Amino acid sequence: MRSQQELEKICSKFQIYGDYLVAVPFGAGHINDTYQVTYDQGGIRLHYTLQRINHEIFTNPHELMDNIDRVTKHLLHKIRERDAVTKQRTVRLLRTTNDLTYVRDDKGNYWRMYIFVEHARSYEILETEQQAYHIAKAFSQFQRDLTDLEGDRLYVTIPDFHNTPKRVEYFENVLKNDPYDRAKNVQREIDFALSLKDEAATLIKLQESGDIPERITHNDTKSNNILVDDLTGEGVCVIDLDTVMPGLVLYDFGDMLRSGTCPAAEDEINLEQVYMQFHMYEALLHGYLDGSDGFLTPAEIEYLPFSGKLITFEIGLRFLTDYLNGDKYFKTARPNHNLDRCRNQFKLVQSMTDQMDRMKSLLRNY
Ligand code: ADP
Ligand code: GN1
Ligand code: MG
Repeated sequence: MRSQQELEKICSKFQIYGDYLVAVPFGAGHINDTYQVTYDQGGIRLHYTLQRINHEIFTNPHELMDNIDRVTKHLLHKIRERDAVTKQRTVRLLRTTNDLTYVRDDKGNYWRMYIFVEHARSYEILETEQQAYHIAKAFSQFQRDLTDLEGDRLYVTIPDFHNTPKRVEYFENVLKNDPYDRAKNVQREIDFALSLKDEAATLIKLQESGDIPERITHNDTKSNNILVDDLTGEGVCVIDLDTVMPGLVLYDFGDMLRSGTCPAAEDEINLEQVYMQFHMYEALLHGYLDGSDGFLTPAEIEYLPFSGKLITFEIGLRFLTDYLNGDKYFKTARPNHNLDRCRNQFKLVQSMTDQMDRMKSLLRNY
């Protein structure tokens, strides 16, 4: 737990013209440490989002921040071009007093500051079809807006992030060593993971053969990584841009299906509550295609249903790997938390598999 004094000192390095009041932990992300900071500026209370970048996971924060700086400037331009008066937003970085996008503290931690987006919130579980539609539409507009980002290829902030076969390979290595002697507890999950090994290479193969193009994608499009407007219900601001980098659009759509179609949380242990709601798939699909406005190729569209199964499997596998590895990657709040998450995700994979024909047939008739 960091003291207010420590947090105030970090905040003082950013160009904010007001008096620091307080910083409180915020959100439910698995990776970074996020705070909502309140300032008093001339009698008005203003909020900012302060974040410590997890530099054990993002090992090159400088490159990561360069990506975010370029992407957010481009998005701002696009959004302004589209609408003179718009509800849509992008996260906006504050600069430091040295005109940089981040600071380092005395302990070697990296910090950045965003303008806090008011009157909007992110959802762990989507409640309505309208929300699903708008969220998918906003993520797809985000991808489309980045199709003409100029300049060099973005940095790869985590290599092979969605390379599912590599994730399987890493899982098998951890399993072989079984450093915490936990494999004996999870034979069913191990068998399930290995049974999907061949299918795991589907999208990478399509990329390698040139059938599906590399684009700039978000790569972490879970439902709580977009802010939904309290009033209109529209997806106003895509957040959590650490993994914006070269990728396949299907990774993003797949993660929307993973996180947006289930009526229960990602760590729900009552597996009867864990399944894909077909009507939420339908709403996400419509929103995504409406927002894409023609930029997707037929091959990208064809694999949309499958992407949900693949990404749900991949994340479930990462939870299982982290469980076997002693819970080092994802933040956990209880023993077996990663295992609970894995079982939950694998149940969702099964539910998607059971409904795959119907998912494909809906798409064909769209
Ligand atoms: P993590 O990588 O740990 O998931 P996020 O960037 O997703 O971190 O931020 C965690 C939470 O903080 C989000 O789910 C969201 O609720 C909130 N948040 C992040 N950025 C903003 C912002 N600019 N305005 C308002 N809330 C934000
Ligand atoms: C992490 O940062 P957050 O909580 O939005 C993870 C994603 C996983 C997700 C599972 C950088 O996302 O890849 O899909 O947890 N982010 C990273 O909830 O590993
Ligand atoms: Mg997040």
